[in-house]
Amino acid sequence: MDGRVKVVGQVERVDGTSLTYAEFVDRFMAPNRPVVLTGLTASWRACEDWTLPGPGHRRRPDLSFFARNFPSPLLQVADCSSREFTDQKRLEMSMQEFIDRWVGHAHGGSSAGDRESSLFYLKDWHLVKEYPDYIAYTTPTFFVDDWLNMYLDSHPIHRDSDITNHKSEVNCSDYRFVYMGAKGTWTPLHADVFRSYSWSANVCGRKQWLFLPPSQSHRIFDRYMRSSVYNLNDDVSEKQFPEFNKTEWIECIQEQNEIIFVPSGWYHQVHNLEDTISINHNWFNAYNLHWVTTKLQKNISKTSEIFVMILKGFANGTWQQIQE
Ligand SMILES: O=C(O)CCC(=O)C(=O)O
Repeated sequence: MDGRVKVVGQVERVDGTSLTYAEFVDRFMAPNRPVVLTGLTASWRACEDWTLPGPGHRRRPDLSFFARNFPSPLLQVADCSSREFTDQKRLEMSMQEFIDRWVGHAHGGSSAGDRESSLFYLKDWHLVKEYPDYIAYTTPTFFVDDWLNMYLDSHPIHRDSDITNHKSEVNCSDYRFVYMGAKGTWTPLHADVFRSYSWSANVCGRKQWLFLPPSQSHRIFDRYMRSSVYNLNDDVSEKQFPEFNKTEWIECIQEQNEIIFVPSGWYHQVHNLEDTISINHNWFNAYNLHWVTTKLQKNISKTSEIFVMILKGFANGTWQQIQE
């Protein structure tokens, strides 16, 4: 991101090996503040298996390891250069196809059009559910009190094989993901699903995070609180988002083997500054349950409002508004 936003601070960095769980709760989880934790990935198989030596002490993705060992046929891949409603357009492709496009992009693409448009980012890949026998990492103690994934592990959403297929089973199965993307891939401004917490560990690579504290969330919305800013790198229209120029952001450059704790309700935008692989969980527990229940209640009210709008025959000319 190129300095269009006002950065007023950096996320604190703490040695995770000397932090107790009680300290993590008191300093970060209960007060809902971000932190970067170091030193917690040393024994992860992912760090060894998924990477190759890069420049200096850095590691780089070993893409051929993924092609050989995880031949997933249907992955959800975001096209970072095209927007669909409030997110990036998603495509489905196999692991091999994703890797071929990544390698093709690194070599300049086959045409000028390719070079511009082919920044594909593998997101929300359910590695743990797809390959349960492969133990890539262990969840750090700070994040194990996880009611969301614990519930989903014991209550599969789909039980009746007649009405489901493999794809929907995996998509709804859990909130444990792997993200993989070349330098330049990115995630638009958002707050996490259900206003859950997330943690994200860089197996290799480097990410830039920009965070907005929840007390300022209203400033990225339009005056009707309907649509929000999509990309901090765009020229954000003052007319559409009149409060945006008052926002003050907290930045983090997250390095290889560092884990970031993303608190509930903090809007954030993320850019991969190098070819990056990360592991990411969303979760909630007693400390953020109030965020989650409030968000779900709001979603229920909003959904009922939309049904009423449709029933009143508002569809004509306001379809875009309804979808947003
Ligand atoms: O790494 C990314 O691109 C996005 C991750 C993210 O938004 C999150 O962990 O909440």
